[in-house]
This record gives sequence, structure tokens and C-alpha cells, in this order.
Amino acid sequence: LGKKVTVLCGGSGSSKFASAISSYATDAVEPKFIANVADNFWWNGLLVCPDVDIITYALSGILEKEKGWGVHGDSFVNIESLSVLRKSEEWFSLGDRDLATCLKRTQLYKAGWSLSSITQDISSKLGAKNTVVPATDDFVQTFVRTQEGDLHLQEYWVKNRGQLKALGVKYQGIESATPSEQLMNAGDQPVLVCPANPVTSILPTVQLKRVSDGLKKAKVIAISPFVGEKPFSGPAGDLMHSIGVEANSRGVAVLYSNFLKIILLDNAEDPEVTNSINDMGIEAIRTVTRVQSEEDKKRMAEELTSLF
Ligand code: FO1
Repeated sequence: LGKKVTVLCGGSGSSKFASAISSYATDAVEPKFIANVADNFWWNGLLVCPDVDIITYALSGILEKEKGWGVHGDSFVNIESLSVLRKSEEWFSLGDRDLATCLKRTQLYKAGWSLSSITQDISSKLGAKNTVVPATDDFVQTFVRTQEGDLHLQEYWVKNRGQLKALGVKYQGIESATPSEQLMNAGDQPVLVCPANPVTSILPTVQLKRVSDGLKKAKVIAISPFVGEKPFSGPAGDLMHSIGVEANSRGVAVLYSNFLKIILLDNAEDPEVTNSINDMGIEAIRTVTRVQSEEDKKRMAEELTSLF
């Protein structure tokens, strides 16, 4: 068996890297994918876990890659029917197959299963090639402070399309949540931080108690989700400003500086940013960070394997 590595994931931005490692690096490494849970929410009585599901679908080869969430080729009959009943409430388009995942999850959750046992069960039934572990079994939820009040991340991002000015972020429940055992022991192995939105996808995982300290001794490698000021996907820019850091790769390095050893930056990155990250004692390596084709995934998997 290969070297054990821990991969910290968000959703869409991380899914290509998760599938790159799963498809092309598993001769050399045995990856464990830790999924963010702070975007989980209750929808029509169902427990929806977008990032957990996005990574599970990616590792099972059924992710809708175009959108970066949901199941490829899914239908949306349930949403059409629900919209007939109350259109204004149906801003979250959960596909029909996705609905089955969430129905089953909710049923098991209500029967007393932990989120990690449920995830293990669902991911193995869907044929995921590697283990997916929720960052915690407890409830941690991201709320964005706006002039209209504190909005759950899904309301801020999906319902309001990220149009309200973000004034701050809080992770409700994080102080009392217990990190998963795999996350707690991650410091013993190399750790990869996928190019995810730090504020919504990585901080709620690494700020779980004792995690950041545990990561200090690990070889932690992150891939920047930014090229210049432009994030790969999602609301990273505004949310980073709202917590007082620059919305670029240097801001990412600052947020991870407690434990980060290496950061992969795109070749197009500003040399000044690269130099200032090196000055922080973090090794900045320039490469091609965009991963689209299978060829790109293979190259990225080889590059990462050589760093682990
Ligand atoms: N994102 C959207 O922008 N619109 C949607 O209707 C939507 C539905 C959806 C259903 C299931 C799922 O797992 C994810 C879904 N997402 C949708 C993506 C998602 O909620 C966000 O991109 C992430 O949670 C942000 O971390």
C-alpha cells in the first residue's frame, strides 16, 4: 500500500483534485478525503451535505462536472413539483438522485447513525474509490453577516447569489464540535489542502479544536484557489475581505500560515506575491494549477505525489 495522505476538501473547486488523486495517484498514495461540513443545512426536512456529496460523487465518477455539484444527468422532477406548491421557497435545486442520497442520510441520521458512518455507507454503495470522512460528526454551520442579518452560507450564496455585502463570517457550533479522529491524526502524514475557498471550506475544518496545532508538525501542501485576484469558483473574494485578508494567494497563505509548508501557485501569479509568500517561510512553487482535462489531472497527480 502507498503512503497515507490526508486531503482537506471543500466542494466544486476541490472535486477535480480529489478525482485526480483518486484516479492517478493511488499506486503511490493511500488518500483519505476529509470533507467540509460547514455548508450542511436542513432543506424541506432533509439533511443536505453539499461538500460531502460533491466529493463522494466525484470519487464515484458520477459528479455533474459542468456545474460542480449534483449527479451527472440527474432530473429535477421533485423541484418542479415542489415549485408548483410553493415556488418562492424552492431556490435550492436538489436533483432527484441527489434527493435519494439526502433522504437516506436523513433517515439514518434520525435512526441515530453518525454523519461519518452514514457517509461511509452511502459512499461505498455509490462506489466511491476512496474513503470520505466528514470533518466532524457535530453541527458546524457557516453564517455570513450582512446588513439583512446573519445568513446561512447557502442562503447567502445560492438564494441571494452572493449579492449582499459580506460583513463577517462565523462558524456556529465550532467551539463545541469534536473533529473526526482521522482529522485529529492527520499531523502524522502529509496533508494536501485542495484549492477551495478558505473561508467557507477550509477554515471551518482547521479551526476545529486542536486541528491546527496537530497540522503544525505535518508536511502541509496547499494549492492556491486564486490566480491574481480571481478565485477558481465561488464567493472567496468577498468573504476573504470580510474577515480582513487580501483576496489573493498571499491572503490564503496568511490564513494557513500556522501550519502551511508549501503552496502551489499558478505560473501566471504575480512574482511579488510569490516572493512575499517565500518571505513568510512558506515555499511557493509555481506550476499550472488549472485542472480541466484528464491529462491535466494526471500531471497534477504526479506532481503532488512527488511532493508528498
Ligand atoms: N448551488 C447553486 O448555486 N444552486 C443550486 O441550486 C445548488 C443545488 C445543490 C444541490 C445539491 C448539492 O450538493 C449542492 C448544490 N449546490 C447548488 C452547490 C452548493 O450548495 C454550493 O456551491 C456549496 O455548498 C458551497 O460550498
